[in-house]
Amino acid sequence: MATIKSILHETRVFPPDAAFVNQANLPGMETYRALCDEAEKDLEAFWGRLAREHITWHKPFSRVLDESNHPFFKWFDDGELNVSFNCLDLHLASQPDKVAIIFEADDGKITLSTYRDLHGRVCRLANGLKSLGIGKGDRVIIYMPMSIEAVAAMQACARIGATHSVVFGGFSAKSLHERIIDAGAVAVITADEQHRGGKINHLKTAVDDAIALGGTDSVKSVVVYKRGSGDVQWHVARDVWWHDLISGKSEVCEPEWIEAEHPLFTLYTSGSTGKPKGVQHSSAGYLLGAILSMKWVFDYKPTDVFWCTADVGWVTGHSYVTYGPLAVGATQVVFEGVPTYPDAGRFWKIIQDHKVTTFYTAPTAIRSLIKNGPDLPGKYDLSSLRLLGSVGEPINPEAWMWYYTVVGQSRCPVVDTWWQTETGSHMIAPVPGAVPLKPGSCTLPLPGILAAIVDEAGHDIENGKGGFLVIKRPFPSQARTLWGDPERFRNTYFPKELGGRYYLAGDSANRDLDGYFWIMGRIDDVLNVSGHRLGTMEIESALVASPLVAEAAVVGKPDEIRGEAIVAFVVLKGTRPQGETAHDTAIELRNWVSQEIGPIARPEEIRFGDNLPKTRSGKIMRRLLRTLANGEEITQDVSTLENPAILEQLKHPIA
Ligand code: 6R9
Repeated sequence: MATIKSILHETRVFPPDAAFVNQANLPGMETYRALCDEAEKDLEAFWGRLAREHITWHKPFSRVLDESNHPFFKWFDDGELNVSFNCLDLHLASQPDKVAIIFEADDGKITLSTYRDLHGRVCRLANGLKSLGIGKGDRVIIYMPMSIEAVAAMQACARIGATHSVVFGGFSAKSLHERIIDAGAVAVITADEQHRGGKINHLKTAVDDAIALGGTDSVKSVVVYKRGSGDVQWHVARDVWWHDLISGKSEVCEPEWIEAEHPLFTLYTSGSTGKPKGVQHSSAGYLLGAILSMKWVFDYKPTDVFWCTADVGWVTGHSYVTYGPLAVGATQVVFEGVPTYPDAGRFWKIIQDHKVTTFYTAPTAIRSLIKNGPDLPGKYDLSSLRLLGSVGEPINPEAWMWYYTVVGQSRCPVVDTWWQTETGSHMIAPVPGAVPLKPGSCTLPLPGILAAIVDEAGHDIENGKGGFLVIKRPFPSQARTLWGDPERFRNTYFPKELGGRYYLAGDSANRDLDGYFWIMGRIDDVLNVSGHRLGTMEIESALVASPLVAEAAVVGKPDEIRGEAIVAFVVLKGTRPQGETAHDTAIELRNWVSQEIGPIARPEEIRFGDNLPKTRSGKIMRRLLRTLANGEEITQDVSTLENPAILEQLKHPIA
């Protein structure tokens, strides 16, 4: 793969410039190293100190870490707090009129919400949810467009101690259904419509369809925010308009004081089986990770205008839209639309219009903007920018250099942040006033994060060689379990083969001779398409659920813009289609997957065979399929293959 080769030969180094260091929250390598040393000397004292300094507690904790039930760690567990109090009430006293959210709609309309306003909105909704009988311990599904209301919905749940589970608005009714059932949700908060790139997506209809699939009796209420026409079907006993629910409700809602370990949210993510897993996060430990990374990695200053482009349906939108920026009292941009609408200058225009200082996006967006208008950033005034961030997948050095020189005008450090839904906040990322940057490397672990690279048996691998990325010691923001499936949590993340002690991230990585980490990709059957995680098994299950399909195998192939693209090899129940029939059937199946999971899972390409390449024991040989998907000649040993003739059928894309 071109990307990986170029990463391994990358030698450019960019030390922080003096002006940045002088104003940095953590200036210089000595400051960074001192924190790392403090953590290594006494991990509990280190995290205990930070949790006391950065979180406002209702009841202070006396215990820092409880490891007795490994790997189900507890942090600060006899402390009590409220996350929404830390994000809102705290700033209400000191900066009520500071803008918390600059909301820019798809059509360019702007709405400002101050800390006072946002606090009022959250309290009114929280009171509304309480009036529906929703309270501590209940699960609430949020299926919303990017909006002030989506942030308010999450914060309102946090305020009353309800555990939210946000489902990305691009997921289908079927995916939503699965998640509602798994969570046992008592309510769904949604909107009539979602507006993105000039198109309308009918969210409420998807909620109706999901509930109509059955088995969702736990859902007593559906709260509907009116974003668009309001033209929706109505189920009187169940549905309530957001504006009716909050009408007459008080702008004061006492926060529910909850234990540090109370589940703030679950978020479904793909793994190597067909069923998405509900990653469960704590309240205090999660919040601490969000706050510290805002200050350490984004070098947050009260004068910043922060903008993370991620949707709240992903973990990045949780930590760097809903929680992190508000917890530190930032002004942030929340954007409803897409980077290329009305044109590929939209991001740059938003940065110019709102004087964004800190911009955080994904390599796939960067690559698509390079393709659609490499010179466009130069047409806008981007002089407000002082820091750039990247997340979601490895950033190739070429895209990094363009981001650094063209967008950041060689002035702004680029923080490439490696982390995951399961880690809650940044793990390996440059502290920008200290760590010299290398394009394509997420650089060094944050203080307190004992990241390492090990072999199959869990033994350390020397620098310069690749292996499995692990984190050796617990950290506060890590996932606590998988909702309803603790055994799967243990087996997936703390496998016996590695000794059961280390957190196994699921990525392979290289560490160079300077100790810098270079992420190489997933070690499991998880694809990364446009920075979104998708399990190959999930897509295969969706395909075989079609009445046409007998068998399917899905692999990824490198894609210039999206990182990876999905290629599906399919055996139909009938005869192998050819010519126009093949073409039409492929379209039908691509749409089918889109219906089943969501448009992000739609295969780029489908190829049909009479069978799939299998070993004599019946195992599908995926490495051969990957080779075919890449359009490469097969050089591997195919002697164990039961049916070599199949390769010829699967060699070419459908014309
Ligand atoms: C935050 C987020 C996690 C997976 C992760 C890895 C990939 C994320 C990356 C990166 C290289 C980075 N990944 N950030 N790879 N460099 N800076 O994306 O969470 O959706 O759970 O995905 O994404 O493969 O394991 P999530």
